[in-house]
Amino acid sequence: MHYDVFNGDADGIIALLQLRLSQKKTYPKESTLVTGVKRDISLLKKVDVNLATSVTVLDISLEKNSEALNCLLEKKVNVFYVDHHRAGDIPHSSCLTSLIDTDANTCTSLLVNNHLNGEFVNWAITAAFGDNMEASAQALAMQKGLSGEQQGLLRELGIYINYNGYGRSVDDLHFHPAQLFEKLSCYANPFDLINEAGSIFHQLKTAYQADMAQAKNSAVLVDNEQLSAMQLADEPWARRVSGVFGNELANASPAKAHVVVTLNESTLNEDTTYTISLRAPLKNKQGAGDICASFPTGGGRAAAAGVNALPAEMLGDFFARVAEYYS
Ligand SMILES: [Mn+2]
Repeated sequence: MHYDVFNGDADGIIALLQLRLSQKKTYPKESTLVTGVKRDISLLKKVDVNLATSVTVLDISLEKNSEALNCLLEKKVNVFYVDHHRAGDIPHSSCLTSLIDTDANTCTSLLVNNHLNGEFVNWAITAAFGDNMEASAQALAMQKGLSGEQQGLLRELGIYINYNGYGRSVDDLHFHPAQLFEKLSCYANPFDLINEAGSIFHQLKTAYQADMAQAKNSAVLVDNEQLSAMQLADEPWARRVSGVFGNELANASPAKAHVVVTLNESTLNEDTTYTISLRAPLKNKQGAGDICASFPTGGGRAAAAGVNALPAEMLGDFFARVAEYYS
C-alpha cells in the first residue's frame, strides 16, 4: 500500500497535488492519505509499517518524524521525503530519497516544482503565496509572465487554502485537508478553479470573509501607543481565523505589539483562564517569548509567543508588562 503523508496547509496539499497531477499521465496511483490540521505535524507515525510498501512525505519536519521514518526504513519501505523545515540528521538509507532545503525563501511546493521542471508552476506559485513566501512567489510569477491581476488571484487562492488548515482539530475546518486535496486534484490549472462559479475557491473566499468580518467586530480590550489587544470568542471561526487576523493587525500597525485574548470556555465557573497570543511589534521583533515565559504556562519565540492558560486576575498585569517592555 502507498501512503501520502502531507501537512494540511496550502504548501503540503499543493506539493502532493503537483506530484499526483504529474503521475496521472503515466499511471493512477492508489494511496492512503494521512494529513491533519496545520499544527499537526507528527503524522508519519500514523502510517502502518506492516502495510506500507512506499511512502511520500511532504512539508513536515524530518526531525519531528525521525523515529517513525527510521522504523519505515528498517522495514525496507521506500520513502520519498520533500520538506523545508528543520531536518536534524538525515538517515543514510538506500530506501530514502530526500529533497530537503531549509532556505528561508523556499517551501515544499517550490521544491516539488523544481523536481517536476515547472510542470504545474501556477500551483507552485499559489502554494508559495499561501506559505507566506511573498518574494519567491512574485519572482516566479514574474518569470512566468503572469500579470498583476493573475498574481493577485493565485495569492488569494493560496491564502484561502492555507486558512482552511487552521483549527484546534479537523472538526473546526470547513474541509478536511484530504477532502480539499481530492477536490483540487480535478484542476491541472488553478485558473480553471478560480474561473468556475461556485467552485471551492469561491466557497473558501466566502467563508474566509465571514470569519474575518466577525474577527474585526471583536471587543478591543486595550489600544494604546505600545499595544493593541482584542478578545476573540472560543469558537471554531475564531480558531480558524486568529492566525491570519493577527498577521493583518500586525501589518496594519507595525510599531505596536498585538495581543489576541481568547476565553477558555471550559474553565468558566472554575478558575477562569485565557489563551494569550502575543506578537512583538513588526518593527521590533523581540521580547515576546520572555514576557510570556514570565507568566505560568507561557513561552515561545522572540517575535511570537503565547500563554496557554493565563489566570483571569493576571490579565491586567500581562498588558502592563507588554506596554512597559515596548515603551
Ligand atoms: Mn511549508
